[in-house]
Amino acid sequence: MPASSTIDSLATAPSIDIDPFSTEFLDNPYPSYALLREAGPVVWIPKYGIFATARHEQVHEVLSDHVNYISSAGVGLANFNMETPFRPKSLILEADPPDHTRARTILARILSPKTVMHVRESFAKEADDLLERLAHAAARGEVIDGIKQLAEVYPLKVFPDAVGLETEGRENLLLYGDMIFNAFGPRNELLAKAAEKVQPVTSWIMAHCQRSMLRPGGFGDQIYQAADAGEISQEEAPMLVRSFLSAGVDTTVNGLGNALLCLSQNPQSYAQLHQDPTLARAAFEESLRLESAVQTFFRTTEKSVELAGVTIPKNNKVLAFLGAANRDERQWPEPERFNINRRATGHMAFGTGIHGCVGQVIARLEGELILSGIARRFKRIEIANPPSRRLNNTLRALASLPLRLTAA
Ligand code: OVV
Repeated sequence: MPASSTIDSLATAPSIDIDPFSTEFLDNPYPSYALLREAGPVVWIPKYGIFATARHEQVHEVLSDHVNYISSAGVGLANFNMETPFRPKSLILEADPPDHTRARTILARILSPKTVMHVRESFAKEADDLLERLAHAAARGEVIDGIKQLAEVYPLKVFPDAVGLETEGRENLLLYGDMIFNAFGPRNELLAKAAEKVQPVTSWIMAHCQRSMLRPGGFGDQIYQAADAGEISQEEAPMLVRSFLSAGVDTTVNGLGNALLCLSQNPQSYAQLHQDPTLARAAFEESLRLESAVQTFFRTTEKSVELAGVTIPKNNKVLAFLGAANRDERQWPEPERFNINRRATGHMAFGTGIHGCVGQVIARLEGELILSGIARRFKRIEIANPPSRRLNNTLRALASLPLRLTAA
């Protein structure tokens, strides 16, 4: 065998001249996703000097391999081996085993299926109360903003209630979410805009991570109980509460908002859901696939690794396009079609592997309760005026979604 054969068998990643954090890209990323998937299993994006993958198989491979693709150097564009993180690192998101494992074990216990059993009744009552109020407004002929009056309201009520936060000042959670999800991208206009108000927002968040601010028995206090038991230190406890406050609101707000968009754009699917509200979980899952709230995460190579025949050198950033993997025609038949009858599980909207969303049972609970509640109450859900987007470096987000809701 000639000495060059190993080299010959290795592909080079095609270089794609694209900015995945530009206004044009973020406004409608899907044509660019198709281009990225077509270009190859792994691409090189010169604008940022990063490797990227938009295909399901490789996104799955990267996220499943936490040994070669680490998180402790950050899961955004910034490489923490080269630059200081903009905030102290998350103990779970921006960590590798064994540190990650300690944090993960605690959060997984707090956010377990058993917990869902306990909170289900109160989450269901809040969904019912909110939808009841919106039904009254709709009956008076009002147009309902599916984002401002529903998708933002519900998670901002039930999740902080469960964490044990006071009511006052909760709007800070949305501002903080917008900021940190922008901060996973480059230092562009979007981040600058979100970071303008960062100081008071961060102060509010950190103050509310203190035990004295958290209702005894809530998710937040349960982290302090784990510290009492010696599983983590007392100094680590507020940092883990910060993870709840970072990842628990803006994600579900946009998961719900995007689901409302999918249903209002697909009247036949909505008619089917209205007929059979037990399809709510399937409908939520399919909207997560088609319009993933979290579109991207990065990893960093721990050593030189081979991905689909491409050698990625050590300490390189790899961008995983979750939202593109979820529309990969190699994985899904008719990937661009919203179809609540398909098996959408296996999508990458919650990631996968050891960093797969630890709160996904809560997210799914919120999705199920809101979608089934809407399905039972309304015969039709229609777009009354064009929706507007809230562009974010990581999140697929709407600013407004004017809806006409017709009572059943
Ligand atoms: C999944 C996620 C998103 C944002 C922040 C965090 C986690 C965190 O742990 O702070």
